[in-house]
Amino acid sequence: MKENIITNISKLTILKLGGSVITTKDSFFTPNKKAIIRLAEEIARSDVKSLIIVHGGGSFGHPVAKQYKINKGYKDSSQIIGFSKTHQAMTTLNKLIMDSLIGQNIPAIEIQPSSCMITKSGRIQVMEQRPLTKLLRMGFVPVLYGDAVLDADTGFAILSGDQLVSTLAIQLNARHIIIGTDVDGICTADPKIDLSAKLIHHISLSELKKLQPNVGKAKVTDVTGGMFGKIIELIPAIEQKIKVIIVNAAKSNNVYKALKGEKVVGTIINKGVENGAKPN
Ligand code: IP8
Repeated sequence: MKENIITNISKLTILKLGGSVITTKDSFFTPNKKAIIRLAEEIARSDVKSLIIVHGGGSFGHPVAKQYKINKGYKDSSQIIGFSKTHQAMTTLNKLIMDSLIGQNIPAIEIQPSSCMITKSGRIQVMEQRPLTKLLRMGFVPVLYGDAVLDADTGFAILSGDQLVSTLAIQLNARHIIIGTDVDGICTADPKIDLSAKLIHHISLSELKKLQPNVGKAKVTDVTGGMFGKIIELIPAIEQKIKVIIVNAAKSNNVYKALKGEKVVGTIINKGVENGAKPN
């Protein structure tokens, strides 16, 4: 097959499905099957041509990673089985996502980060991206996830879905990133504890940097840092002028609208927005 007659990946979208949406985060190993099925249907209906999906760990990967301190790196041999169990938890969740996507006729292919990436002190150092690029060109939808990975300095590490999203977006020159989470977007304070928190519809990178301390840290077991961790990870992609949209994926049709480029409630982050943050 000739490469020039197949899918153009210059309009690549990277969609993150947050662990807080696809699982019940405070109850161990509990998928939110209704949300998974609905999101697969929304993705299929949007008919986006060049797409990578990355999902989080929720109540699957995080509790196991925490139990075995995988995010602290290799300390002793008792963690080895914990590394396997963390990865297994993620493949168990991934299987549910894959079944729903393929059930909707989306040509999804899972890519295990633990098999093709190595971190160095927690940051991606090696990423074999050739299969990914080829899959995209052929019209597949690669599906990756936060995972336990080997680390050049610490033995192993937890690679968050958010670091993956940002790195993939930069390396593959994505047009935009859609972050599907369980809040409406970035707010003036943490909406889970402060009722006066207001949603910010547009924010520039410099405003975002100032706001960071007010943004929610994860309340439940999340070894990679909740919304605060997400924002830090997204900064390098935003620096590269990749547009980021954060939407509430727990609410019907938001992911569909974001994928279609329609108006949707959420936060758009651009490298430069002249007027800065605009609460509603
Ligand atoms: O939920 C972390 O991915 P995230 C995955 O995107 C594991 O932070 C294995 C805890």
